[in-house]
Amino acid sequence: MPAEFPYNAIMPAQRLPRRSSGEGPFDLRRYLDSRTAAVNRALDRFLPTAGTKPATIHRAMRYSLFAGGKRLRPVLCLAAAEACGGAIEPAMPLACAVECIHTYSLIHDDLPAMDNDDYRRGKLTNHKVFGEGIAVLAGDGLLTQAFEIAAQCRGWPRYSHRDVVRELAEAAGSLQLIAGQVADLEGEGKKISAAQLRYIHERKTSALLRCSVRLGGMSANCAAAQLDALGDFGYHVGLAFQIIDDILDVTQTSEQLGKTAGKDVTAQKATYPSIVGLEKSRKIAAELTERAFAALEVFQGTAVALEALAEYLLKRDR
Ligand code: GRG
Repeated sequence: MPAEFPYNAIMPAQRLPRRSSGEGPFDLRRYLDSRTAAVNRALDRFLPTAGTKPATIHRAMRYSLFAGGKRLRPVLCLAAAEACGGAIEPAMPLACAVECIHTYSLIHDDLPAMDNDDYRRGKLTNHKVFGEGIAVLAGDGLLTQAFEIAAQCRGWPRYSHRDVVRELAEAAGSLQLIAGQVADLEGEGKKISAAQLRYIHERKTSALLRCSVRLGGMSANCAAAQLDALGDFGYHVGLAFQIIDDILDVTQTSEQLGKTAGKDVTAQKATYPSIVGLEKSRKIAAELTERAFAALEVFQGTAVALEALAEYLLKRDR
């Protein structure tokens, strides 16, 4: 392991007791099902119908958006709102905006000019069905749609529309999501340092997860300390999420993942498993998740859903 390996500095945070709402154990499956269904209904309402002219682009946008994604980012957004005492309804435009940005990034990432993938979310990729030109435009359409949807939020005493738009634009822009993708592309086939790998993970994955929970907090007009805590939580969950994603890429089948497994090795991408091995990677992901739990302390037990989601993301198998 390189001497500068960034997570060497991270000591395992003390394991926190799983907090309960006082109403018995938290039922994550039920929570995920209900929130995912609510997000799907809202996305369906926010998007132009498949028949809206020009129908090809709206069919293509909807094809990837409703292809069976896990909806982790929007559910995290709603859970963050609830942790701050808010409701899911005011958070919903922001949750849907994040999912549109995420889906756009997947469509573009799958293009021949980038990762060149045939399967995503268990289905043929967008360009395989609609052709490359329409797939580029479907991604563009979803990215733009995200801001139109976000603009439908109310605005709150502590957070204006301007704050919301800036939060989304920064996470999706050329210093974060796009920067991560650029570094990822440029790192292919090269031996990159652990610090460079962390740079990629922070931007390609963590930035949008962090943005999701912060937007949820904003929709509840949360206090500054809560917003900071949510950012800290999202950052660490995002890093853990990417390490688990890299582990799954080498341990699961394409059928299990709904996308081509083993892509990182084929594309000669540096990953945690390739640098430190599977066991150490799992340990680092667990430590990062502990850091995420620690960030939730400020909520004093109201963030049970966020806590359960972080644990679920660590233990997921797809
Ligand atoms: C094209 C600007 C641009 C960015 C692409 C998102 C991305 C950057 C690349 C996709 C590949 C990748 C490994 C991204 C990191 C984030 C990640 C693990 C995405 C997959 O997220 P899931 O598992 O996907 O939540 P679903 O399909 O369930 O929504």
